[in-house]
Amino acid sequence: MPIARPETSDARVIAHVDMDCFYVQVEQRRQPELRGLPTAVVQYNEWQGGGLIAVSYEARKCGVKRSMRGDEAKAACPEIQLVQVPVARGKADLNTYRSAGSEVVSILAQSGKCERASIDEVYLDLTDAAESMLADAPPESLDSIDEEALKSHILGMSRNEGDDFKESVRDWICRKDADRRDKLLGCGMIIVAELRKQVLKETEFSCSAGIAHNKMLAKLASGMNKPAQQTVVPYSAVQELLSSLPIKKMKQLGGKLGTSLQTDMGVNTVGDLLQFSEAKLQEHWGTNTGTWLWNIARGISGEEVQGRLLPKSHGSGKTFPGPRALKSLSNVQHWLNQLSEELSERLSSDLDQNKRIASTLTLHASAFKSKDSDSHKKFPSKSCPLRYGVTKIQEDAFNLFQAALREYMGPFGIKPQGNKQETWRITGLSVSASKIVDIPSGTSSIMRYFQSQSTVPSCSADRCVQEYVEITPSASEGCSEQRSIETQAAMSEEDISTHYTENIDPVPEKDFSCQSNEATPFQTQSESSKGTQRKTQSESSKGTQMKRIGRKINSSKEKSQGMPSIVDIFKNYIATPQSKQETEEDSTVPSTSKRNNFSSRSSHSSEVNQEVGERKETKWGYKIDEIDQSVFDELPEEIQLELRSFMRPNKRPNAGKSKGDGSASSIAHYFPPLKR
Ligand code: DCP
Repeated sequence: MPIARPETSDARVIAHVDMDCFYVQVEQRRQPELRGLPTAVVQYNEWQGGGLIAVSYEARKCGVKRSMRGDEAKAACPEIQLVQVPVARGKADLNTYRSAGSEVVSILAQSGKCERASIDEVYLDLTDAAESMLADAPPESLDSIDEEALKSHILGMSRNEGDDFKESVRDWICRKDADRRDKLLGCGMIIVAELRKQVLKETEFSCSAGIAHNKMLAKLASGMNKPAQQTVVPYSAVQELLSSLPIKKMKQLGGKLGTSLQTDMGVNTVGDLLQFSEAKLQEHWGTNTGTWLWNIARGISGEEVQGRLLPKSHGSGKTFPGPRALKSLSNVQHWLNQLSEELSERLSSDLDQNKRIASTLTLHASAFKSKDSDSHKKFPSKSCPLRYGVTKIQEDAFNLFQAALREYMGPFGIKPQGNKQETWRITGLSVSASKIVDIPSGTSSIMRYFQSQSTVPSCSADRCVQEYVEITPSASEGCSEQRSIETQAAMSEEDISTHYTENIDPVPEKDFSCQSNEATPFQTQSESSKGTQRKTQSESSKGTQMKRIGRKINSSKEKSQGMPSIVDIFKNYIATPQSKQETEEDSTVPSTSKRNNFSSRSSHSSEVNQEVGERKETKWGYKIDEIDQSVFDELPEEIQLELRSFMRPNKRPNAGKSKGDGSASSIAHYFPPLKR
């Protein structure tokens, strides 16, 4: 019998499951002789023994910390076992850890709505399961309660020496007079304990969990008692928990907003926010952020568990600390090629296995200048539409880098003093692919494909401000900046990122730290990015949709560099008078932005586009022999047909001709070439 979903969000049961010292556990499963020994996983480079990225709880007891290098760890704990991460393309290869994380996800996903939040973290919405249990087999009716559930920590319940904790927990779970919210949490405790045991049995990995009425509280709780334990936040314990919680520890307050709350309003703990009225917070931070702050001070968060088991973006990165900092373009290009290769490989397998495509390529880098008063200047992040194919990603990534570097170095790049050339050093590079969407399966409808594209989530609701930039070898004017460096996860030494949800704020030390994309507009960001938001929305026009399908087409095979792809054809097609209506609908977007959105993504097509830009909204401008017929041919036949019918009224010159007349199937027939 279907269970009615309670109206109030505090009657939900949400769990946050976090693997314990995850990479270490993966290595210990591979080498069982390491179990129980102080162990750490280190980056592959040899500098001072490599940086530690995961530390076992045995090693933590000896004082070993993740911030240490291998040599330091050995000094603190001579018996420590250091295991190097696997290496591929001269950098860390995290595939083993990713698949290990997927094993866990596939077990947890059976229990309810499941959101993979990072390589080793999952949110579960267990409301239905808890409701069912409460209806059919409430805890007080059970003969016995699982030992693992009885070991739970219940916030607000004191644990004095000599008490029989398990008995107290049993009483709490089985209280007949408990309010419904606590009863549901009691069921959640039993369900999560069972799931954790199942994960351990099937994968050999232990994990910890937080169980609460929302994601925010569940996440806070899961880290409170580790390893291999679970913590529950009853409604009655929320205020106490938040009253002492440092503001910066709260998800999304680790960055500028948290700092500003501290300095401008003297707010040091989440509980301190309670002294301000909602109106006051809104006055200071804007309507949405003000309300959001008012809510979190009370432990209220309406953020839903997203049913998502796959990452929201893919990334590949590497850091170059100390003397390994890159100082020449050729070195940067070498590494960008490696990173792009890995990214492309992951994109291809995502396409093959999950039928998903990504549409935005972003380059992040960290840098410093050799002698510069302006050295605090952040290296700007750049994005552009993503083209599938290793060489295209490599080319685009390098172009993005060069555009960013020009901006970073300033208009001259050379400082007058001493005629010495200003030099730069790159200490971290990463490329990532985001805005990943499903290719609709089992459908031949290109319109459905387009519809799904128009729902591509925009980053604009959070801090992920991305603008497409025109990549030209020479001009950086078209480039825009991803201003908030907080959107850029801090890169660990040999870092490869997989973003399961979009970042809002960095979580210290976890490069791919994933925070939810809860639509919490941050005044500083959202207001500065309104233009971008509008632009992003305009991308849902057919032009962008067409651009995206072009990307899909390009994924299967590298096209000749000299040929404009079907993307260009589509792009130009919609710029014709016949599609003017769409153009006019987007009148809020400055024409230059539109041009940027439709910009080509190679130096060749940049030239073509310049020409296109000049003659925009006039006529088709390609020579017939420039059209790469094979691109069109790669489309599934049904889509080709639909695409033809989609274009016919406007473009097909010989509409009366039958398809069987030999040449009618050529895409060129839909685009009568004009003289240049
Ligand atoms: N990781 C990384 N670089 C970082 C932080 C983490 O490569 N700067 C990797 C190694 C970790 C994994 O991500 O094992 C998960 O990170 P967590 O922050 O969840 O930490 P652990 O799982 O290692 O430990 P804990 O038990 O404290 O969660």
